[in-house]
Amino acid sequence: MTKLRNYPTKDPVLVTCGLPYASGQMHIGHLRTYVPADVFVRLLKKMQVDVAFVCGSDTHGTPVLTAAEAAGVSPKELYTKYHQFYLETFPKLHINFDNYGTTNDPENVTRTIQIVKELQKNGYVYPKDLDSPYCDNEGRSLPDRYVRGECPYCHADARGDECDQGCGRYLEPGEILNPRCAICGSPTRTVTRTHYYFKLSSFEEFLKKYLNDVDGTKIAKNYALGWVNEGLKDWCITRDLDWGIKYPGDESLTLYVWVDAPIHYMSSTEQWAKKIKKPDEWKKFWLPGNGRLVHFIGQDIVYHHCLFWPAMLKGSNYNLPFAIVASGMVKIRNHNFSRSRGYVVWILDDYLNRGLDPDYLRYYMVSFTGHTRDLDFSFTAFAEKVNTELVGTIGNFIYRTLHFTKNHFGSIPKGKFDEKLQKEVENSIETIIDAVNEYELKKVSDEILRLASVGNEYFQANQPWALVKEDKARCGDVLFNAVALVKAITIFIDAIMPNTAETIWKQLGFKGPEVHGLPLEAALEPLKVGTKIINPQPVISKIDDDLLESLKKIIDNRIKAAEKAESGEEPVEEKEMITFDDFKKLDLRAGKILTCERVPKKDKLLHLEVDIGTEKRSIITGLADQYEPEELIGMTALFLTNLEPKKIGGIESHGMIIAVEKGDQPGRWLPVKLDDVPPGSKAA
Ligand code: B3M
Ligand code: ZN
Repeated sequence: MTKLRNYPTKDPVLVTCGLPYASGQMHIGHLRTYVPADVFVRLLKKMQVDVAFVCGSDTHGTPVLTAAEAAGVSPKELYTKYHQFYLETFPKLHINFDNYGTTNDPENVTRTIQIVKELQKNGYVYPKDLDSPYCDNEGRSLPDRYVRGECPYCHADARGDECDQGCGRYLEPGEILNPRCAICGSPTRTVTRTHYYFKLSSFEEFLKKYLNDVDGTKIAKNYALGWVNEGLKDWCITRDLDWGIKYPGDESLTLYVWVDAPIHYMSSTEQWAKKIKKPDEWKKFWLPGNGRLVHFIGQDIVYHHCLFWPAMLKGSNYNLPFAIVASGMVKIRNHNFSRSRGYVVWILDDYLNRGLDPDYLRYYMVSFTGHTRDLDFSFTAFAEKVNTELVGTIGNFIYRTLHFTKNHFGSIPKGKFDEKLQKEVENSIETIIDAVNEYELKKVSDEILRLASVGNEYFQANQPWALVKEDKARCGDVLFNAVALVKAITIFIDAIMPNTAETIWKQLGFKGPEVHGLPLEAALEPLKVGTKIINPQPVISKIDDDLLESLKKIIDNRIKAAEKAESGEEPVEEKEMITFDDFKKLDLRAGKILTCERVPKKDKLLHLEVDIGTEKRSIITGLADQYEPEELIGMTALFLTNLEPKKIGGIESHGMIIAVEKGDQPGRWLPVKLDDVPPGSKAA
């Protein structure tokens, strides 16, 4: 019996990826959804489906706000910097969105307000008093990530809107037990004010049916059905914050970030439609009809995408997601990825800037394990995959075939496509189409690997190196077939390793980028006899042993430091090597502390006025728990004076005092005191 397949389809398909918070650098954890989604899109194109691919930066909410506060900049400055970073980094990984906007773009603000007003009009929003935590010490209310406490479901330590270290559930404001302020750690007091709620509970029956029918991965569907069956709480969609989109109807409140974030899937499509000068084109996906919305997300945001989002779309009369594809998470040595806790592998510093090929990482991400399983990242496993599968099997087959053909024939010799091999390629196409239908892209890389093994066996069994002396025509036929397999592999691998595919395509005598436009079926046509083979070179190279060792060491040290920090021990930081030129950039000078005062309401901070020889500087230090201001006044100490200025505790700080932590008294910091030197004296 042939299975009914959803793809290929004549209907237009919009693929989206969960929006990264524009609050920090990209790490390998991000790639678990972006790479498979990009591969999926490239394969749909090879199945001649009309597809668009959009994403954008998530700029609102407490993740961006807390990061901006920590960096001493405005949320807008922070998100602009990281948005730019994402915009530049995705293409470096060959992840090519048709549009990449931000949730703070005017299109998103307008669309969000339109949707919320529509929900209000349809009777799905109501006001209700909410008791929420407030910190007297900080003088502010504490939404979402500003509060920590105990998860009411699994009792793990959790943050305000998500049980991030336990059961992973979404938490409603006010639900967390024993709340404490995430900034200063003190217990909170409750304040009551009116907030606005979305009637999620009234969508229970709708969601049950919808989730039964929705396509995608089982983890998305089954988790979500489980929550619906437990009964849904109404959803508080406003927050007591300044940063974000104002709630239409009460401008003193801001919409919860999870209202406007998914709406950017729609507004990013609108931006794309404008860009291609077909301003109505977004409607074919978003207005009820045949358009198919396919969301690729991480498993941690299933609740938001399977419950909030379809209910919001239903309540405002838009099209519903056709599929929700949730990936497993990336771990490192069995820890969940976490930038803040130090369990992280960076895309730039740890990978691209070391000269590693993005295509290899794409292959590893897709092929290492099934889409819905967790992936425990390791450079050792990565290198092994590259060295054995990519170099040893795929690269080896391609190179030996092209090299041998070039050496003995110069161009594609005469031959006839062997029926068995042709059948193998047909099977590969079917398997790849199945993989797309199952959202299981590991099947694609497995199939390519299998086809390359078939190729290697064919080459080995036919011994062209012996045939070339005994029967050149027969040898030509074998190579004709081997090159036909190389062509098929190139077309298939293009979806996963587009740059590598271009390089092979050039060796086959074509313009490299043309390979991206070829449909899967093109793999069934062998190359024309007489086509010249151009300068064959190995297209994939082994991971250098020394580089691998140094990467392993860096990650080892990072994880050890994070584990130590977590167990309460001070981390022993192993810092990266810097060049002499880097060192020369530091302007270290003697500075005389002229005045020193405590910073009101900040227990740790002292505000210094420092004479650095050429001028007086305002500098904040964190030494208030160790020194009385009088102890520092008059002291000459070592300062770093060309550190970029930053607001700390609301005061500009331009420079930093250099202090040493006493080895036998952790937590005890001593300024580097300089006797008898005039202010401004330089250190080197
Ligand atoms: N910005 C990132 C996350 O929680 C969040 C996704 C929004 S998707 C609409 O993974
Ligand atoms: Zn929990």
